[in-house]
Amino acid sequence: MIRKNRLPLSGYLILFILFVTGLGSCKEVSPPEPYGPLPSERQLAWHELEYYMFVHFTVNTFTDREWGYGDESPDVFNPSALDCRQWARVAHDAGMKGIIITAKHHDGFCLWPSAYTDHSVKNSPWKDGKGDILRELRQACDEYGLLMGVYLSPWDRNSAVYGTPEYLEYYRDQLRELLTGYGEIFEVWFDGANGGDGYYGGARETRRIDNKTYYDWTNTHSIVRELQPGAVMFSDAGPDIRWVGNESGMGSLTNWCLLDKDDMYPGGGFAKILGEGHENGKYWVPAEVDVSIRPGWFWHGRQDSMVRSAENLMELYYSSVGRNSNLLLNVPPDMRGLLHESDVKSLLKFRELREKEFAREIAKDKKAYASESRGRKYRASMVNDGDPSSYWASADGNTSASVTIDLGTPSEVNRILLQEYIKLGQRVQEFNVEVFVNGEWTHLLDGTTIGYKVIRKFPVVSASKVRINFTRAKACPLISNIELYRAPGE
Ligand code: FUL
Repeated sequence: MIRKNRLPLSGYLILFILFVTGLGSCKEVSPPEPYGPLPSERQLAWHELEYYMFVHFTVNTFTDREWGYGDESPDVFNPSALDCRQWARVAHDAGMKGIIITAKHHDGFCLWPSAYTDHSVKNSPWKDGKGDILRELRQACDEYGLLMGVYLSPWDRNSAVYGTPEYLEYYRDQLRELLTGYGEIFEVWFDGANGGDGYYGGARETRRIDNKTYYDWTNTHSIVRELQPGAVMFSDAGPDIRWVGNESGMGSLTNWCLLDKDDMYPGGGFAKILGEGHENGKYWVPAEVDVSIRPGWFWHGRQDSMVRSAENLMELYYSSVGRNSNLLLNVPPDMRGLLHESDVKSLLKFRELREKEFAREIAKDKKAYASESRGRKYRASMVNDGDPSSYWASADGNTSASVTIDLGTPSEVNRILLQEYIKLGQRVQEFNVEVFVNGEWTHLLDGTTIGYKVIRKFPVVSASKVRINFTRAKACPLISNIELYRAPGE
């Protein structure tokens, strides 16, 4: 007799479950559609930098001014011990990712031996006119694994042709020198200060330009795109990165990475708009917070005692990186051409503080569940798996949902860090956080936008669960990361 191989009933049940969940998971893999403007690859890479150094250095360092008039003799530029390796070492040790240097500030003096002007290091006593700070900085950045960026002031109070069309050629020639002679540039900084009085080749007069039209930015931008396709361009109006609207280190709590930049231009007086960006802006143009470690942008001996403390820098970190912005911290070299001891001390202490602040993360790999998920691939545990490329998502059209981190036992917590999966757009408009304490949910804080990253502080609370309610979003929220910390103190 032939015996038929028959599955026991439980086998059919297992097959049935596999079939059904298999069907389910096929459905689950459909990823969310992108929503609104998206960041470019170069912008995504820029977001991840978070913190880098600004270096303001020119004749002003030696004349004790903030804005050189343009008539300074190159003779005054004579650092006694200039060492770009010290700058880079400090930046590296401070945890920064790059250095942006004022290759030319408003005074027109060039830190590299430009072929287009005599007003540069080549006519200074420093290294008998044979020096090139850009070249030295390039080497130092390479040695310490840092990125390098350039600031080239559009306003030039030295140039005789400033204000005429000829100046644009001069400006672009200089830009080409910087973009072709010094390796890879990660950011090009276009300042908004424009026009006014100056030396202008001896004319000593006031020259006003129309910010909107004079610089013909579109054609300047295309030079950068052509010569350094990986570089982001900064200005009041982008095109890639925008000014945050103040120089005091304050990012905005509501901060959209979006901007309607078509009618905007550098120096256009848009400070108010720049903090928040435009909720429904047409372009991805995230904010960068530029701020100095001292009252001035340039070094002044009398300000050696006015350097921001490590604690103050920590506050800056929360109001910039903690508010969906990058932090560009200016540290001006002194007359020796070195970062001053006080600045170095603060920077290194700030790094220590930061490491201590974020040393105790308690959410990683804890149980996470959501009010709903798009599917397995987008389940709640994607927010605390340590993988920035995975994310939790709700179903399409569902713009209000929550994620809970179950800490297991009551645990002290006083910081929360949230990140959206911005590759598919910035979505969250409102959220709040609740904590489960003594068997009850209690409201902890409210927030608006998230974007690349938001870090919020709150007084220590002992909670067994933390719930983040995404209450309003432009499209289903996509959250790639949730971290909870117990920072020292209190
Ligand atoms: C401003 C300039 O006028 C300051 O001197 C400084 O360079 C700052 C970063 O930007 O517009």
